[in-house]
Amino acid sequence: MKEYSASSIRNIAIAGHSGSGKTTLAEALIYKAGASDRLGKTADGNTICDYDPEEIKRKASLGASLASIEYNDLKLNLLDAPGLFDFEADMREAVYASDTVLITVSGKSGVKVGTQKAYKAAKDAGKATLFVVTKVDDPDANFYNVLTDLKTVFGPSVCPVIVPVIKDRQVVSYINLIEMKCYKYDEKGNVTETDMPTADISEKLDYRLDGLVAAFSEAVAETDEALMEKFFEGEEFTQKELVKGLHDGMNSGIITPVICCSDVTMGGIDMLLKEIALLLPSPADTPAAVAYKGDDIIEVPCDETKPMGAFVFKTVADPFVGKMSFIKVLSGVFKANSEYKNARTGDTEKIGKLYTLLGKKTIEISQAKAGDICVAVKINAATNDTLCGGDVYEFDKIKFSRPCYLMAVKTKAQGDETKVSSGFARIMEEDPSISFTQDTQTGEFILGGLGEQHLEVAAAKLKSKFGSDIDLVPRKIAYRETIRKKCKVQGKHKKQSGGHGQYGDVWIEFEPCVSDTLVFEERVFGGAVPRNFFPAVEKGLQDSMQKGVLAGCPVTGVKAILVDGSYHPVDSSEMAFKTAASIAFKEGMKQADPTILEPIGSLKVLIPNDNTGDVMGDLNKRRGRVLGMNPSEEEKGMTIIEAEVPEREMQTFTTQLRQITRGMGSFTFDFVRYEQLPANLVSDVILSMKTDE
Ligand SMILES: Nc1nc2c(ncn2[C@@H]2O[C@H](COP(=O)(O)OP(=O)(O)OP(=O)(O)O)[C@@H](O)[C@H]2O)c(=O)[nH]1
Ligand SMILES: [Mg+2]
Repeated sequence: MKEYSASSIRNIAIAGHSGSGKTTLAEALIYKAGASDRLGKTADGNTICDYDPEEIKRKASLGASLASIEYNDLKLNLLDAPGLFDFEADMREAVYASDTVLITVSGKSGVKVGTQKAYKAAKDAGKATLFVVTKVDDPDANFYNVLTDLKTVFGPSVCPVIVPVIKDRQVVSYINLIEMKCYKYDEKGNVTETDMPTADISEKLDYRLDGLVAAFSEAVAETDEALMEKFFEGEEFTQKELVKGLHDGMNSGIITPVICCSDVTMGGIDMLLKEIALLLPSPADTPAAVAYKGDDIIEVPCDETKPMGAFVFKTVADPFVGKMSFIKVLSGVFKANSEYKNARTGDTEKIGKLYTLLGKKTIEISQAKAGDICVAVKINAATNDTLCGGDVYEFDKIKFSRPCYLMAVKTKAQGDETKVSSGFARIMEEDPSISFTQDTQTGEFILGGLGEQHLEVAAAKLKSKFGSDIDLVPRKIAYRETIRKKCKVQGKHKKQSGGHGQYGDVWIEFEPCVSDTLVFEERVFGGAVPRNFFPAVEKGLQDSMQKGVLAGCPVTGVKAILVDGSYHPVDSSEMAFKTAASIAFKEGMKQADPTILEPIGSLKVLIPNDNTGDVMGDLNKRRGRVLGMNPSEEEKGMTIIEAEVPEREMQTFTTQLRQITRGMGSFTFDFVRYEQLPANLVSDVILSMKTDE
C-alpha cells in the first residue's frame, strides 16, 4: 500500500444501533473501492470485518475492526464498531481514532438508542458526523419517515444529501442533491444517470424535491456569511460552494449530511464513496490533539514534520500473531523497527514490524504518517498509552465504562485457575470494560462486564483463544454474622485419654462492639488462667470468628473478655485452652442473639429524565434508600439518582435498568458498609449458605 499524508486520509468510525447494517456497509464500501472481489454477508459469516469466530457464530460484531482501503488516491481507514451496548468500549475506541463518525440508521427501524449513543459519543469526542440510512431497498423501509425522525431528534443540522426516489415501495433511483442529478442501478450495482423524477412522482414523495433542495441550501448557507447572503438573494449555489459548505459544516459540527444507500443491492454506494472523499474532514482539517505534559496542557497539531506522537487506541490479543496494538499517529511519522518512549511507564518500546489491516489480513508497511492508523505487534504498551519520539507527553485518554454486571467464575478443570487468570488478563487488555478479580470476602473469582452477553462472550473467548472452560454462576454475597446482646459463658475442654490429659477452662464475656476484627481483653484475677495461655485463648477465638453459628459466615463486631477459668498443672496446654476458647465462642454466639449482616453499596444511576419514576419504583422493590435525585450537569436530559441498596438485591439490576431505559441508563455501585439483614430474610440466607456448601 502507498504511503499517505494527512490530507489524503479519511478516518471513519462506522457506528450505530445494533444490526443497522454497519458491517454490511463496510463490506459494500470495501468491495466498491476494489479492495475485495466479493461481497460478503454477516448472515453467511464471510465478511471482512466480522472475522472473529465468535462474531461469525453470533452474526454480530463484537469488536471494532479496521479495514484500510484505497480510493481515488485517498486512504480510507474504516473502523467497523459493534452496535451491541455491551461492547461499547470498542465503539469508543473506533470513535477516538476517527475524524468522522458515520452513523448507520436502518431505513426500516429508524432512530434507535444506539443511534443516539453513537451520535453522543461522536459529539463528546468532537468528531464530525454523517448519517447513512441503510436498507432502503427493503419494501418495509421508509426513508422519508427516518429523515423526519432524524430532524426531530438531532435538530436542524441534519441535512439530506442523497435521497431515494420511491415508486410502489421500491427505490427506483437516487438523487444527488449536490449534483442535482439522478442515478439508477441495475441488479449488478452498475450505475447510469437517469432523468430527475417527474413532478407527479416528486409530488408523491413525502418531501417534495424543491423542499429538500431548500432545506439543503439553507443548511449550507449557515456555514458561511457570503453563502448566507447569496441564499437570501435567491441565487443558486455552485457545486463547488455546496461541497465546500458541507465540508466546512461537517468539520465545525454544524452539518450532519444524510445519505441513503442499500448495502445489499449496492445502490448509492458509489455516491457514498464519492461524498466521503469530497465532504469528510481529513485529519489535517481537524483541531490539534490535546495532550498533558506534566501539569501543562499542550496542543499537538497533526504535522508529519514534527516529532512522533501516537496513541494506542485498541489492543487485540491474537493467539497466533500475539498482541496487536492499534495506533493512531497524531504527529510526526511512526516507523517500523524504531524505539519510542511510553509516556505512562517511562519505558522504551521497541517497535518491530508495522501493518495496516483489511479485517484480519495484515499488510506490512514501513511507516505511518501523522493522521494515519497502523498496527504494531508484541509491544508492551496498553490501550490509552501515548508513545513519543521527542518530548514526552500524554494524549487525552478514552473514557471507558466501569464493569457493573458481575458473575462468579467456576473453572471446569481442576487446577485451571492460573490459566484462567492469565487468559482473562489478556482479554482485559483487549476490553477495558471487562474485569477479573478475586473477592477478598468470599474468595471467589469475579468476572465483570457491562451485561450478560459481554460476560458470555468473554467466557467463550477464554475457551477458544486460551483453552480454558469455565461456568459463570451468581456470585456469593459476602454476608457476615454478629451479635446483639451481652453474655457470659464457660468453655471447658477436658479429656483424660491414657497418659497425658487435656485441660482448659475459660469464662468469657461476649458483647457487641464496632470493629471488623475481634477485640480481645482479659480481666483475670488471681491467675485463674495463667498469663502464658492468654494468646492461645485469643487465637482460639480468632479462628472461631471465621465461621459464625447461624450460616457459617465470618463474624464481626464482637468483643470478648476473658474473665475467669481454671487450669491443671500437668494437663493444661495451649492447645487445650484454644479448644476451650472455641467452645466458649460457639456457646457465646448462640446466647448473644446472633444475626446476619448484609453488604450495602452506594449506587449512582444516570438515566433519562423520563425514566426516573420507573427506576425509583424499581429501587424501592430492591429495598433501596434513595438519598438524592438531581439533574445531571454534564448530560442534558439526564438525571442522577443516588441511593444505598443491599448487594443481594443488585444481581438483576443491570438487566432491569437496560429494559427500563432501553439501554440509555448506566450506573456505578460501590460497597459502603454492612447492615443488619431484615429478619424475614435470615432463614433464606441460612438456607442458601447451607446449600452452597
Ligand atoms: N435489505 C438490506 N439488508 C441489509 C442492508 N444492510 C444490512 N442488511 C442486513 O441487516 C442485518 C444486519 O447487518 P449487519 O451489517 O451485520 O449490521 P451491523 O450494524 O454490523 O450489526 P452489529 O455489528 O451487530 O451491530 C444483516 O442480515 C444484513 O444482511 C441493506 O442495505 N439492505
Ligand atoms: Mg457489525
